[in-house]
Amino acid sequence: MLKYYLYAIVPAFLLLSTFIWVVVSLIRRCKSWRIAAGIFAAEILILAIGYFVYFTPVEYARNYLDDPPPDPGSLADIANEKGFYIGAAVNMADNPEYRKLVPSEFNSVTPENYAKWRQLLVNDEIGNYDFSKADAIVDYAVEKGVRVRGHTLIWGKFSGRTYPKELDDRIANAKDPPTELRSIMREHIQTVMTHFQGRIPIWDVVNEPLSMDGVYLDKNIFLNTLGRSYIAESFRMAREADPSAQLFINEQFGNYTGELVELFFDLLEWLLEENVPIDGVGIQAHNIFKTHNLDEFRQFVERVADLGLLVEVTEFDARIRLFGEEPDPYRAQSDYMAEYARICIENPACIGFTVWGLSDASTWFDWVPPFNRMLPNDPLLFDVNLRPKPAYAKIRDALARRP
Ligand code: 9MR
Repeated sequence: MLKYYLYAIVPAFLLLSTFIWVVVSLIRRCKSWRIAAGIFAAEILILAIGYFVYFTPVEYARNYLDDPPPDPGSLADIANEKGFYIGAAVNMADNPEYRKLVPSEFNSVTPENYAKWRQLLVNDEIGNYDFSKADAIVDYAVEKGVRVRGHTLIWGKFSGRTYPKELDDRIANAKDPPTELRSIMREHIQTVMTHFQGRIPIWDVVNEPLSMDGVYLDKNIFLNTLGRSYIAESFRMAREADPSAQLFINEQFGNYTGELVELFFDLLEWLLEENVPIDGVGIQAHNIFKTHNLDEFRQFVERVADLGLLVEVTEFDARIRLFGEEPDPYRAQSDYMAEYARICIENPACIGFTVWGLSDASTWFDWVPPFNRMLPNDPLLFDVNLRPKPAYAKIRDALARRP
């Protein structure tokens, strides 16, 4: 995370310091004011170009609209036949797209936010739950025979944002912080899993345990208080709370090889050696600043499968602007999405492919800065008019061939 702040802070600092240099040299009537003004002008120019390139909305030809539309309404059927889950994240139960696309197209849904710890609490108060928004999403799915992925129980990445703010104070002031933290975690996991027992059969127990800044585990309140055993303990608590649920660790990877990936596999191997009840690995697969190397992705999936664990792609999206240089960006995006899905579909250990939103009209990129200014995002399988993009037919074909 630190590095993302640096991307904003460093240019702001440079700009401000050059500006101060210009002003001071003018006041002191130094000759260096010309150099300072030149550098300042160059910085402004670079920023203006950057702003123009990244923040001016662009439009890409939607050539796929000239194709005969693929037969819609069948993705979920074929997924059901193959025992595979094609899923979508759902932000609100009353989003009309939910009823239009589920259960016909998606046979799995993930509440995008409403099953997260803070979102389940009234006034961010630990232990004071209001399940109504999550229940509304879950109940509709269950009524339609659609599986629900639970997202997520323990997530420490952004202090006070992914877990209740109160937790920081409670642990800071506790006589015995590890005991206090364990008891709060157990209570949360128990309450939530018991509430959804029989309706949510699979959970992201621990979300994003890796750091975004370096080759280490994310230094969050759970790690700082309990060491890496917070991960093992979360899984044990989850198994105890609902023995029938499948338990996943869920992570976002920018690359599928490298030191951070090795650290992740060390973690998995350690969990397995310790007989921790973990069933699978969720690969988020957000394509944010770049696309991923698909050969490396395939090998990554195989490597997880070789450990005897299940895999799911849990949060796929790919911003259309990543394909802006291609002759036909929407088709290139679809080819990439379908290829990504196919790698998962072809591996028997990979049991589901979830896109992080029902359609291009419901993507987190459109409300989270800076992406909300870098339009269009259009990162999903259905466009804003719910027309399936070309990836749709390709994913259906790949499903038909799943062993
Ligand atoms: O899409 C979610 C967005 O609406 C929320 O504001 C954000 C913070 O809770 O979380 C987004 O979903 C994230 C998911 O929970 C974990 N992986 C990364 C997702 C995208 O940021």
